[in-house]
Amino acid sequence: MTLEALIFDVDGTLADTEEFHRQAFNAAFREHGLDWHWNRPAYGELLHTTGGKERILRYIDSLGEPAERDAALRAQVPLVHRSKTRLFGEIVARTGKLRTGVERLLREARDKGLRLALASTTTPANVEALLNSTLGDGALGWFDAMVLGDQVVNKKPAPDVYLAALARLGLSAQRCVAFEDSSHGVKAARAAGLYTVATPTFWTVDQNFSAAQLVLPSLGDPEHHLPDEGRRALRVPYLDLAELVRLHAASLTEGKAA
Ligand code: XBP
Ligand code: MG
Repeated sequence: MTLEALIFDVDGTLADTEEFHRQAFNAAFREHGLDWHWNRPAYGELLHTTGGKERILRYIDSLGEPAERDAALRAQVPLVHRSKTRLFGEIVARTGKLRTGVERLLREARDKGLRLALASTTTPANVEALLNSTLGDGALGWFDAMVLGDQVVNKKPAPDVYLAALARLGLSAQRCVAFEDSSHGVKAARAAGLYTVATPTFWTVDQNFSAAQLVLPSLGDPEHHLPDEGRRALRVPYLDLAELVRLHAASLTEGKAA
């Protein structure tokens, strides 16, 4: 079966954005008079909860506040998260940068007539801010399907976001490849039956990626060849579309993508 679409996760995969999310969360807490501060180790732990609102709620759980204070804090979460999303957009508008090889592979896929989709836990406004600041206005139009944030009830590692993306594309899992940065994301994509490429980041590098068919430090580029130890499965020094098509086809033949 020919490869017809690439489905990308956003945070950590398209761009290494979690540090900007962390800064936006902390700025939103200050704006709302909350004396919370998520340092990097704490945020690394909190990232096991997908979804920014869910992450704040989990943090509130951990505080063990008296019932009345707990309820008041929970009631504030939608407003705090809305501020955080605004602040994230401001940060990314200044500093947004796609990961190595992402724009190249997106363009290769478009040039060859493959379709593109996004499957992310993140809030839609974050995607607009990131794509506009990196690929320019109109980049949202590159994607035939974008399933984001609260559009699915069960967030990653549940497969819902990928199943919804496949449904919107009208394609079977066997005709697509997923790109992820976290073990939650790989689990979600694999549960949807997708051949999955994992490109971990600083935040996720210690997670379990055994379910992914291909694990790379990044997609690499003609100017940024992948280190030998990081690209054992590749016949080329970075992941280009031709190599991805070859690996995807081989996985179907071997029955591994099922
Ligand atoms: C990563 C997430 C998101 C972001 C924060 O999404 O879990 O929650 O960390 O964004 P993905 P929000 O890797 O699926 O792109 O605050 O908008 O949730
Ligand atoms: Mg991610």
